[in-house]
Amino acid sequence: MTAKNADIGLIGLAVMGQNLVLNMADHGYNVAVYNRSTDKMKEFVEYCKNTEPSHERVIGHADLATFVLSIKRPRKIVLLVKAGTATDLTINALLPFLEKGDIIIDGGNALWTDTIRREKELRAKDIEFIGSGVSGGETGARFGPSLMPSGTRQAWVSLEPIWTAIAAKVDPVSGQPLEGGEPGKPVVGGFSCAEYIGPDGSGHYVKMVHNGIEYIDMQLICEAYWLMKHLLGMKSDEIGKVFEEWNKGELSSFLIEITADILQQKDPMSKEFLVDMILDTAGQKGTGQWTAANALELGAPANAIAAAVYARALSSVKEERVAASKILKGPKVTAIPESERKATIEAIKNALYCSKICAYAQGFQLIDKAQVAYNWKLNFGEISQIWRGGCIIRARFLQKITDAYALNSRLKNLMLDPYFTEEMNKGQEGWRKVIALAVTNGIPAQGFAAALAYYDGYRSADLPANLLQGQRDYFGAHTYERKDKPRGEFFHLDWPEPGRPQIAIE
Ligand code: 2AM
Repeated sequence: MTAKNADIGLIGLAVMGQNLVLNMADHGYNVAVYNRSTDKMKEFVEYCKNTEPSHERVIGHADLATFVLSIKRPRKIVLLVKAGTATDLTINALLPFLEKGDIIIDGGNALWTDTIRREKELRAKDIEFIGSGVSGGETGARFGPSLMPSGTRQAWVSLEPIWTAIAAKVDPVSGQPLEGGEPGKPVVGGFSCAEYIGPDGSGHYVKMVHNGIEYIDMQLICEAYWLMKHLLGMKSDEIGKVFEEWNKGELSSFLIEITADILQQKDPMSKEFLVDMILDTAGQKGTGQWTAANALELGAPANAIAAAVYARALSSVKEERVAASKILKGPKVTAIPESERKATIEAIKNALYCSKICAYAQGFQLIDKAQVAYNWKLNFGEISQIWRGGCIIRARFLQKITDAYALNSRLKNLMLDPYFTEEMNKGQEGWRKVIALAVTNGIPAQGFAAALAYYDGYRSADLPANLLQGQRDYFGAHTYERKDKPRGEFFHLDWPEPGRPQIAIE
């Protein structure tokens, strides 16, 4: 590669950055790389030389000016630095060397409002900015991530060939992800899991909701595991086998697959099942919390997504929980008789699938609220298709979501699609049974329960919000609409003195 013909540049050589560079190089692109600490860049280039078939396409730069100058115009520069201040600092450091029309692509986990701000600031300087969700972790970045880019169409057209090439691929007929996974042998053909999302920060927004869904998807699987363990007294490997079975059907997904593996993994240190040795305090990096917070802001009923964030928070107070477990009473667990074992496992599966459908319904309902609030026009079928390969929530059933939006692009709620309606109708009885068992036996299952509350609330033609409006009108004259009058007509009652309801009205 000569000094001035890099197809693209990348700054930030942590795990995601390194893997994305190698992915691009494998697809035939010359990639200029830069990192704040030069040692890491040198180490990476050296590593590439020794082990990577595409190493000649990776050129390291210790100096930001020569890095920028080495890239073909309009320059495409991917940032994979720590989200937040580091992104702003890196953009500011880059600016003196950029020219009109150059494109910065932020592949970090940026808050979408930051992306909107950055795009605006850079547009004033004639620099294009693409905020792109990148999902799939280390392996995804290396062999095919799910990519959710947003910005101007013009900038996207310039980036599209590279983004489309490196993204995960899905068989257009079966909808199954195409396997790759070998350095120097990129997957070609198939549907690419990179699609233009929309303007502003919509790509990072959709990536954020994807993470919110990921939180609840994982939480639901954990609850299924916990119920099998405590209600049925099953050992980890037995539960792992159940997940293995489930992975052959409608629940087939990356998360179910790895769960089956994790549960059967032995610990090299204690020789016990590893999962039994892992401390039960969950970490979080914030994207689930952002999703729940935005749902609150927009008034979207994403209670299951929020429940997953709360569940992690509750798990983190381990010492308090240990102390409370000796103080606060709960019921004794009643073992499920052998004769009901199979039916109970089936009911847990129903609970998992129905709750999962609710989780996605909530995610898309939230994205729908957002597109109205932020003036975007998003393609839901395409979004679920992008998640079909590469990312953590990749799952067979995402194809059903794409099908649902293909059937009706204005679908109000996923649960109203004929396929999903049928699945919910079939599974709801078992789902309820499982939650009842969880409650009577004192086993926490907040994800399942939140999802069911959403389901029951959504399918209720009438809710007690009539009383709520009465309360609001009583104490704050907030007015109410009436069942016997058209919407939009507001009424207020001059409520009598507190404690003296007017029972008889003339
Ligand atoms: P480093 O190797 O020099 O720490 C993930 O942390 C990536 O973001 C790393 O490549 C890291 O560079 C980079 N990074 C973190 N903070 C940064 C900053 N303030 N400026 C530039 N890069 C930063």
